[in-house]
Amino acid sequence: MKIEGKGTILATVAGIVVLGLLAGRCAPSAPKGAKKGAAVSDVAQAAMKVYVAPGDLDEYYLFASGGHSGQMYVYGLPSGRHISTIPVFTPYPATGYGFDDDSKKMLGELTWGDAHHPALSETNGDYDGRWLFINDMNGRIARIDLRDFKTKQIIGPVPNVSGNHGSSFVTPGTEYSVMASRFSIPIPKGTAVEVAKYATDYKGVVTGIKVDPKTGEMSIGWQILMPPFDYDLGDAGKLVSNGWVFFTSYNTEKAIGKLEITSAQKDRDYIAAVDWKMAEQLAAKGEGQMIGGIKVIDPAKNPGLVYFMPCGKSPHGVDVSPDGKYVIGSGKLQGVTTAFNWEKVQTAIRNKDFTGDEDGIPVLKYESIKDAEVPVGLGPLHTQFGPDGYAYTSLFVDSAIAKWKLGTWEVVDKVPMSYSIGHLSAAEGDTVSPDGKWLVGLNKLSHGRHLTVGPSQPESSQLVDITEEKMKLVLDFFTEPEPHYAQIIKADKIKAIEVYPKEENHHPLAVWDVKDAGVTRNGNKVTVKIVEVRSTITPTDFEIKEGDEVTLAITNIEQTTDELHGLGLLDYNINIVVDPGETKTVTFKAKKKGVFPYYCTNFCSALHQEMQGYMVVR
Ligand code: K7E
Ligand code: CUA
Repeated sequence: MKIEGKGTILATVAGIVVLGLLAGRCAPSAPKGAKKGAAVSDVAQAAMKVYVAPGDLDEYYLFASGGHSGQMYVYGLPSGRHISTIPVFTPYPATGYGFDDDSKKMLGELTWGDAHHPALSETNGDYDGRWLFINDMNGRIARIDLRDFKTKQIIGPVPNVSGNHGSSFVTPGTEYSVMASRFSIPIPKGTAVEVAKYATDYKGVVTGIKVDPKTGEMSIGWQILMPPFDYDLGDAGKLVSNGWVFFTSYNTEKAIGKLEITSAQKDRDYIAAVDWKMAEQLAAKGEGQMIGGIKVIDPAKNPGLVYFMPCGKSPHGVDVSPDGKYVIGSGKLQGVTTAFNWEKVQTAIRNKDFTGDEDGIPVLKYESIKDAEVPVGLGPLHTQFGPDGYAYTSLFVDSAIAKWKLGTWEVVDKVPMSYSIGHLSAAEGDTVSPDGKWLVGLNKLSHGRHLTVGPSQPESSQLVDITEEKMKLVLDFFTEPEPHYAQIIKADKIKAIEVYPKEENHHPLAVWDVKDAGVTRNGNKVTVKIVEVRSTITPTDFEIKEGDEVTLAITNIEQTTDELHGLGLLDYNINIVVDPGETKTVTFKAKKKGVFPYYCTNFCSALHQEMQGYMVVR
């Protein structure tokens, strides 16, 4: 719905900008050193590009990881508006996540997670809008269903994985979501060996988490034993390189102590190339040794499974180009990024063009597999792609994004980032057909480019228009810590429901009629079936006995969009939110005697405040 013509918007925006300038304030995104007058039109142009009029919808979703907040944040692009938070690894009272029986069970003992890399599910290398995977450093991967934007499964902690950073990247058909150890440890977990024996007794692993193509259900597919390096990031091959997955590694010195010194001895570390189709076949044959309750495959005994590609010292990201022909990796203190040619890698493998091995894994010859060292600038971390053969590399040290061309290796443009960019994310940027248009820099520092909020500052993200040859910074917005990575998907690919249909609710304790609500007792086990609908919680009171084991089963029988109800039960630390058509349970022991009010937490109607009741514990 358009409520104004573009001309009117431009006039309004220009007016605001002029007023801003008159007030003696410079618009923050005005290009530095721009001539008077020119700045106004640039800013107005930028504002036009990101302006989403009231009632209009954004064109893209940005799914940003919440780092050690353990959550996922959903933004709209180009507006940069925060639309919602999807709780994943951490309880989130706003949606009652981590309070009801099912989500509490899913979280287990861990009420904290460190999420880095979201991965949208793919079909033929393109985002299909079905699921969103996200890793946690505590050896886990979660799956969010994009039909209802809810976390449906958390797998792990997976045996032997320690510090699951190189995750949750998916293969082009979402056959697997992968994991890799950032911290090698003695395996199985629980074995204590002094750190002095790191080089011999500690191990890393890479793991393929199998994804059921129909349901998305995750299970352990295969695990491969790796030398004790620190595995950092990953990316799956696509098209010509489909069947392979790549992981960067640092500390290939197998050093301990102050790694900033001890792990910087060698000129090159490695990108591990893993043949996941072979791993799948080996796992199907039952290959491997039981460690920590799962089969672990040794690549030294299975030639062809893993190769090491030497890369600049201490690499961070590894990214495969949309056509699958190039694998991009950089030493993060270098001024260049290396483009490895997948065809050359295959030739080198065929010709056994090796310079040695690491624990039985062949090391390919750098000169034989690289196509170019692209002088992108200092501190290259991550690379994203456009539809036209352009690549965009984030430069942490230079605090900028470099745009360069695959094949000609020419650096064509740079745009400064404020400040210290980590990952960057392009529209549909990890697919076989990136959209171009938008690029988001996910910066580590915001340095006061926002109203002050004290010492605990947000992170800054910046939207860059990449439709033209020159990149243009058009918007600053702020994100929760720590938005390591994000993915951008075309909004129309996601088909979400906004109400759980009554006919799909098969919960055994669901009740849809207020006359079925109430208390049933079986010894000291008490079940309270509760119906919530505007504007009553039925029953409006109930009695139980001290020491009872109580299950509240709450059904929201609304079938109307946005009619959420909650149930906050004071003094018992109970906070449930039920969406329209949803049933949730919460089980607890009635440890305290007295009268405890409960009430609806979500403002639902004019008589929302009347939506309350009493639990009497005798
Ligand atoms: Cu570069 Cu964890 Cu992907 Cu942070 S990681 S930037
Ligand atoms: Cu239901 Cu407020």
